[in-house]
Formats: sequence, C-alpha cells, structure tokens
Amino acid sequence: MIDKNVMKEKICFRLKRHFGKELSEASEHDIYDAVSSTIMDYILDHWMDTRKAYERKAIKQAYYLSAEFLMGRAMGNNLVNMSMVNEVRDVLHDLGLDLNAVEDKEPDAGLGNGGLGRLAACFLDSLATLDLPGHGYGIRYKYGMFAQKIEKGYQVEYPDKWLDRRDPWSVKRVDDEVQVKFGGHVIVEREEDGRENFKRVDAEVIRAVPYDMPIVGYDTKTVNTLRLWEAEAVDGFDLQLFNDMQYTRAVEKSNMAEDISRVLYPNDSGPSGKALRLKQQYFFVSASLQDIVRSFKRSHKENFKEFPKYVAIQLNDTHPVVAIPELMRILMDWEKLGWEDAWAICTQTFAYTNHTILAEALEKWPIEMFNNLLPRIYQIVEEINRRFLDKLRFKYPQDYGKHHRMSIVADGMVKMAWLAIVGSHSVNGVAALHTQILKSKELKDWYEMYPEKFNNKTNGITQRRWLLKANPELATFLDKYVGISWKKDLAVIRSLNKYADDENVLNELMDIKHHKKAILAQHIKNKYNINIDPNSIFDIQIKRLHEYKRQLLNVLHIMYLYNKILDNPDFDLYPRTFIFGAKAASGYRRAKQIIKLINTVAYKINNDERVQGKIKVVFIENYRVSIAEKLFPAADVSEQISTAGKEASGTGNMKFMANGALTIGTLDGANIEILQEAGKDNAFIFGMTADQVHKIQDAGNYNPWDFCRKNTSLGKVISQLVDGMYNEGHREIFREIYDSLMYGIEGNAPDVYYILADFESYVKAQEQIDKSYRDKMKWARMSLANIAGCGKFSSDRTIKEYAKEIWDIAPVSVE
Ligand code: 26Q
Repeated sequence: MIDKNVMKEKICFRLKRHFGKELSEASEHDIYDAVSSTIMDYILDHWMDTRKAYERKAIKQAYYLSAEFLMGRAMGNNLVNMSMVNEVRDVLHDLGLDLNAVEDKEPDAGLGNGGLGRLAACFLDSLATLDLPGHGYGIRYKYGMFAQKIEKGYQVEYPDKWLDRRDPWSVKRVDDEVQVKFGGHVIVEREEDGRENFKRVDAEVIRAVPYDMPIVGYDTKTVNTLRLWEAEAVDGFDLQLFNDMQYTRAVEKSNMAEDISRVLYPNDSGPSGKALRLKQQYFFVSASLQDIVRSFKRSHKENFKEFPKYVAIQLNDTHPVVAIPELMRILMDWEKLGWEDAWAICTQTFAYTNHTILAEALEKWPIEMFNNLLPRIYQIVEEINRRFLDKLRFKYPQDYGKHHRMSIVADGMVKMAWLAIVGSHSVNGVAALHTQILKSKELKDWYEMYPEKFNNKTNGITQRRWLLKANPELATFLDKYVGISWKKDLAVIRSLNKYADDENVLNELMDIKHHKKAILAQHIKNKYNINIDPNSIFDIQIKRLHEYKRQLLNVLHIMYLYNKILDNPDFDLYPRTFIFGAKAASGYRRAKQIIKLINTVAYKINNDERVQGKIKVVFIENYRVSIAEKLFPAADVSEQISTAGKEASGTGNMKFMANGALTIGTLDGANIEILQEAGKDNAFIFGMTADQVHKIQDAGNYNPWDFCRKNTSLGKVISQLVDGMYNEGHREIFREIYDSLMYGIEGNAPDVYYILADFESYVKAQEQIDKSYRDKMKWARMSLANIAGCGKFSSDRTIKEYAKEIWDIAPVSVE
C-alpha cells in the first residue's frame, strides 16, 4: 500500500526539482512528467530485485530482438499493472488534477509501424506478467512513426517528436555503452599457433548508448527490461573546424552517427533497400549481442558451449537476422572459438519468426552495399552459405534449380530470410493458415529440407492493455460474471457462455457498448465536428493502409449503399457509422490515393441531406495505440477483409473480438481461428478461400469486367471512380485506382487483390449484419460469444508456447 501523502510530496518535489515550479504554476505537461517520475520511484526496487533474481539464479533468459516496439503510452498501463490507478487518481484529485487529462499529455512511444511492433509490445507485457525472464532489445528512434494529418483529404506526414521533452520512463545507462563498427576493411593476421586473426581496420566507430524502460508485470514483482540503443558519435565534434568557424562541418560527424537512430522507416511492406536501414539493423543487433555476451560472461564465466543453456534469442522477422553472422564473429574473432563450435551455438540460440506471406516483402540486400558496410560479416555470410550449399548439393545432387533458389547469396543479393532459416533451430509463422502456407508454398523448399524447424505460434494480444485498461467498464462486467482471474488466465472467459440466454446480462453488456460508443462519438464531435449517432452500427476498419487489406473494398461498398439511398429514399438501411484509421507508407502512392478516396466519399456523404443520416463516414487522423484504445471498445463490427492468404495473422481482429465486436471477415490469417473459437455463426464470413485465390492465380485468366457485367450496381460504383460524381472539378484523381482495378498498371494484372471477385459476397455479408443488428438480443448473444471465445488470443498463451516449445525458459519468482 502506498502512502498518499508521501506520493503528493514526491510529485511536488519533482515539479520543483525538474521545472523549478510550484504546483500552481505547473502545466499539465510538467505534471505528467512529475507524476510519471514518481511512479518510476515505485517501480525501481522491483526492477532491481528482478535483475538480482535473474543473476543469482543462473537461469536461462530470452531476448526478443526487434527493430520495432510499438509501446504506446506507459503511464496508464503501468498504473494498471501495479493496481495503483485508484490511489493515483485520488492523489491527483486532492491536488485539483484529473488523472485522464494528465495521462493525455503523454506522447505515444510509437517506435513501430503496426502489427509486428505492437506484437513485440504485447509479448513484453506477457513475459513480465508470467514472471518469465525475457527482455526486449531495439532502437531508440528519435522520431517514431510519423504523425499523420489529413489536409484537403490527403495524408500529410509530420515528424513524431515524442522525445521533445525528456522521457520519464527511460533510464540512460552510460556504463553499459558499447561500440559498433561499420565499413573499413578486414585484415588477417597469423597467430603463433597458426590461427587466423581477423581485424577490422579503418572502420567508422559508433557509440551505442542504452536506455532502459521498465516492463512492469501485472500483479507481480517482476519488472523486466526493454533496452533501446541510441547512436552517438565517438568524439562529439571537431574543435579544429569549429575554431575555423566551419560550424556545419564541425558537427557533420556527430550528425552522421546520430542519423543511425534518427528515424523509424515508415514502410511496413516492401524492403527499402537503403543503406541506412541496414546500418540501423546491424547497429542495434551488434550492440545487443555484445551486451548479451557480456552478461553471460559475468554470470557463467567463459564456457561458451553452455551459451544456449542460458540464452535464447528470438528474431522478430528478418530485420535483426544479421545477428546470426554477428554472433559468429563475436564467438570466433573475439572469443576464439572454432567455426563448428560457434555455429552449433548459434543455431541452438536463434529462432526466427516470419510475419509475412508477400514474397516481394522478403528482405534482401545488394552484395555490394552489404560488403561495404559490413565487410567481416559478409565474409562470414559467404562461409555460412558455402557450407550450406555443400549440404544442399549432397542432399539434392542434381537439382540445380533448387541450389540456386535456396542459395543465401544469389542474383547479387544477400537473402535474409534464407540466412535466418539456416541459422536458427526454429522457424515459426504467426497463425495456423500462415504457417501452412509457408510450408506448402513460400518456404516449401525449406520445409522439405528442415521439417523439424517449422512450427506455428498463433499471435495474441495482452488483455491488460486491450481490456482492463482500454475498457474498464467491460473489465468490471467480467469480474462480476467470470471472476477476477481472467486478467492472468484469459481461458476462464469461456465461462461467460453460461449467460448466453440471460437477458439482464446481455442488456448490461449492450449498455457498456453503448457507453463506449457515446464516449467515442463525443471525441469525434470534439475533434472533427462530425455528429455520429451512438445508436447506429459502429463499423470500424483500423490498420495500416495496404492494398491487400482492402480498405478499397470497404469504400466501394459505402459508395454502393449511397447509390441505393439516392435511388430509393425509402431504402431501409439500419444507420451505420463507418470509421477508418490508417497510415500509408509515405512513398506508397496507391495507398495514399485510397486515403484520399475515403475522405472524399466521407465528405460527400456526410454533407448530403438526402442520406438522412443513414450513413456517416469518419476518417480518424493519426491512428496510433492511444487512439486504438478508444476505438476497439466502441466497435460493433470489426472489418477483417484482406484477400485470403495475404494477412499473416492480424492482431487487431483479436482486440475487437475481446471487446465484443462481431467480425466481418475473410477466411484469412487468425480470422480462421477466431471463427473456430467464437463459432462461425457468430461472425460474418465472406469471399474466396486462400485455396480458391491460389487457384485463380494459377489459372491466370481472372477478368474483373465479368463481375461488373453480372452486377450492374458494382459496375456503376466502379465507373463513379472516374465520372466526376465525387469530384466534379477533378474527375481524374481516382483514375489510377480505377485503372489498377480494371486494367492493371505498371506491369501488374488487374485487381490483383480480387476486390471485384469478392464484392457481391461482401455485400451479402453486410446485409446479414444489417439484419442481425435489428434483433438486439440476438446481436448481444453473438457479441457475448465473441468475448467468451477470445481466451486463446491472449499473448500469455502465445508466450507460454514460445517459452516451452522454443526458448525452454521457466518462470522465476522475484523475492
Ligand atoms: C523492412 C525493411 C525495410 C524497412 C521496413 C521493413 C518492414 C518494417 C515493418 C517490413 C515489415 C514491417 C512490418 C510488418 C508487419 O507488421 N507484419 C504484420 O505482423 C503482424 C504480427 O505478426 C501480423 O499480425 C500481420 O498479419 C502482419 O502483416
């Protein structure tokens, strides 16, 4: 229990110490900082105790290497996990302050693009909550995911200055700084015993400075660590040049060093191919491995054969895969192990997670770039490949096509996914269907060669952030009807099913939903001055903008409904509010055109009185974790409409489900498992299956025009993209979308994501939603079944599987 008076004093002391202010003069930002630092005080002891417990017990630890951690805000989450929300709310209230307003001052730590980065954040929460010794390593980007504004309907990007003020949640650890080397060349010296000694000379040396963030488990003393590296120059600036008044040149070197951790690459699909991106990857990977090896040596002396007994490293996609040759380098060049010993250690230590099916998204680097930047690492990669090809040729002597397809270095490129598979003992997909497709298509050759490495780990989400924090009203409801244990054991939520026919419980559930919708409606009114009706169906699609995710299918359907209303003013549509949130990669032209289309359609429909308020369309600007926490609880309908076979898993789908939304979705990614758990009658399934998609792909005779001819209302919607209906003056602005659907452009086939093929089936599913929603009790039962079925999708379940089946780590209790 905390002493409220002590906490008040601490907050006021911080205000004085950091800002030289009394409470009465402090801004809400100052207060946010002071309150956060105060909460940190309550975390520190457990954090140190956790570290000691891990050191003392000589236990195995897992390290999650990821270029992205999409943490969102820390304050509310830490208060929830420490069960301190009420105390702090009271303390602030006594000081005349409002906790929610203070929380709202915290910038999101948006150090990730989307699913992959947020998954890493959920995993850290589960590791700590389950008392598992597992930590994150990544990059402390000075600028995270860009801030999005919508200007005249178009996305405009602004830098995300999340570190403008100091970050009260991170601790700089100057003592643990390491150095990372780039470029130069490799020289070989012969030792007296005849061994070769590889040295990197004339390299650029960068300082990697760690900042630690505490990862507070829920209802436990465990506090794990997220260690993020910042790049700094070795020697600040050139005083000589400065004295010569060449100020720009004087700081050039330090700017170049700091460039490495300056900004998160905002493209979450196709590789960027930029040298700076590769530099980022090697930078954080090398620093992290030096750190891991150093702490191994501190606790376990130098018996490196034991390394895999104490260390497990998970590679989050290919972004950190350069870790494999880097650990080889450290073990051989620094620790003097031979190749075979070092290689055995590596393959037993590393495991790789694949997050994508799109073949074009697989990361590869031009040999030249790779070799120039990482000459010693490139030598090691070549040797890994040479030895691998020997094995391959022995196993498949005549299959030259296979040798070429599977070579880690081929066609002038270093193929990171191939390196990952060869250098790891485990390769996993992130949903059952995804793993199946990897085994049977994308990684077929590899599955044949190494079947024992392949496994599935269906993604999950943390119920602490996505239920307990985002939806305290629903959390209280769950406490009442399934008991409080769901916070650490989500499987128990299944017992909610016993209320499937209890009208009082169902009404209570619908009241909570209505309340959350009203809160969102108020937010939308304040922010965008759009009136939306909490009694309408809230139909939400929030995710990165991608053609394969098919936001375009959603808009085309809205355009279709609009036509129906214009054709028949009495058209009986249950009022619907369509909500979108999505960022497009800054260089992804088509995605940006789709954002413009959504906003154009929204403007037209929202301002047309003939619609009689039956449809509203809202585009939420700057979608991010903190706004997601307002959206998921307010959703009636969850749009999960990707082309089957394209979405590896999806995790937003799980957040919607846990908050009682019903899914309209394709049989893709984790949707399939969601339907299994909720019951397929409690969702709206439409569209082709992955098998069907693969068949048409193989047949190669897909023709989108067939669907326009058969379905004239679809044909009409498509032609409205270019007939000036939405944009009298500029009827050409959506021409490219039209052409990509109907003709195919830039060498692509038309409608590669089969929007037209699935349209009719999507419309039917939407009609089912309209119909079902009119029966309030039926809808409530379906909603309840979704909540009751979400147990499998806790990241606690996922992390337990990683811990047991891949990492072999066990809980450690902190005294
Ligand atoms: C690669 C190279 C250069 C620059 C950027 C990138 C890059 C960055 C981020 C490539 C991909 C990403 C992110 C991918 C991602 O978020 N994938 C999603 O991962 C989720 C968690 O497993 C899945 O649920 C989603 O289905 C998948 O799309």
